[in-house]
Amino acid sequence: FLTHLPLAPKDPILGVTEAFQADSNPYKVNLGVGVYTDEQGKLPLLRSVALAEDQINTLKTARGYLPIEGLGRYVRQVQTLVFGENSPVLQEGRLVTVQSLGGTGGLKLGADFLRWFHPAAEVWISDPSWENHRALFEAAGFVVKSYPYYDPETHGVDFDKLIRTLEGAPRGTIVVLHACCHNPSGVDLNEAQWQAIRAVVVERGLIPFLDLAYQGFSQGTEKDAVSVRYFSELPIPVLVANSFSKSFSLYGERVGALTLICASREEAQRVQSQLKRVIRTNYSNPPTHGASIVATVLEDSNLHQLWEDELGAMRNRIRFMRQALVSCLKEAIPDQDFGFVAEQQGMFSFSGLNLAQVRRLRQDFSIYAVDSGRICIAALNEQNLERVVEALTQVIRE
Ligand code: PLP
Ligand code: TYF
Repeated sequence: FLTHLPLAPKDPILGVTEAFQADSNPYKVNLGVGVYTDEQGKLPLLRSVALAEDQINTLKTARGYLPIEGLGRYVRQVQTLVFGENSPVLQEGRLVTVQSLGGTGGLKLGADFLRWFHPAAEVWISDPSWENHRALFEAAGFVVKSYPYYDPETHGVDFDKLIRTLEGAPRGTIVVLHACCHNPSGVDLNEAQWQAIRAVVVERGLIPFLDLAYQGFSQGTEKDAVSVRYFSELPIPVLVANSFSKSFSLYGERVGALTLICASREEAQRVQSQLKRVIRTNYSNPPTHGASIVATVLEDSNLHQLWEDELGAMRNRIRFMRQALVSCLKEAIPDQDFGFVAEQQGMFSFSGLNLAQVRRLRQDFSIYAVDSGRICIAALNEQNLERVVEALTQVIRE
């Protein structure tokens, strides 16, 4: 049965990394994948993480199976960080949180759960969105459609169109929303816009599924969770997938979670029992190491503060590189305004480069962007900025 098996297409983003790795140019720059690198261009190991690992190592704990839903200490910390210490839904016992294999794993558990118990719904994602959203929900069996989001003319959100489209969504539609740091555009919703979406969600009986992959990369851990907090005030089911890949620089440990907001403690118990069934039939139970690092950091007030400081430094460095990029481009191409790049949030920028320009950047300069024109600002540093600006100037000028 494998004789005529077709070759699968590459992931559009991870495929860029493969091409980058095969390039022998010593001055190559990977602005494709969403990974934070420091001013030396290296993937950081956070000090808070290293200190937590030291603590864990001295304990020399044996590695039994974790409960199906994950490490209890970790689950409690996720709930506090995402929903806030004084969250009513937390205090009322209405949250069900399960540890997941990164944010992707949280989305997939949510998708499978919804497919089992809400099978007729459509899933609506933003246009554009993270490439894996569509693939993941389709793989779970859903029909995936999109709602308008980014407007290349204004470099902003086409909010009127977004709201009008959501108002026409069939009841029960699952709406995937980027909680902050929209991937790929870097353009976020403001508080008034979140409130308006919330009103439509209630009126139309939609099911919000928030993807929180970049908590702490826009304004800080508390402010970046405001969209989650808004939705948690509603008397409707809400799903939240969150990830620590970026915020703890723990990409390879696969640490994330899925949380469902339920109507009551009793409903939460039923939901948890079914989510455990989804997990059991997929991978039985999650791995220990990443979750114990995150729990150890968040439980300890000193380590917690150190982590917040390190996350703040990542956030500020990205902002600094945005401003540096804008001012260099202003000098190089004075007749074009790139000010919008400094307004965007998180790791990414929709640069406005077209496919031909992206290809030329790659072929002539060994600078790798995603075909959509998305560039990762978190991969810029003071050593590669000049080269990147020179190359951008040449491809934009032609
Ligand atoms: N959701 C979005 C919007 C992302 O950009 C990412 C990035 O990787 C993820 C989810 C998945 O995160 P993880 O690597 O933790 O699976
Ligand atoms: O958008 C990005 O670059 C990150 C990393 O299948 C990523 O979210 C990209 C593609 C993918 C998984 C992770």
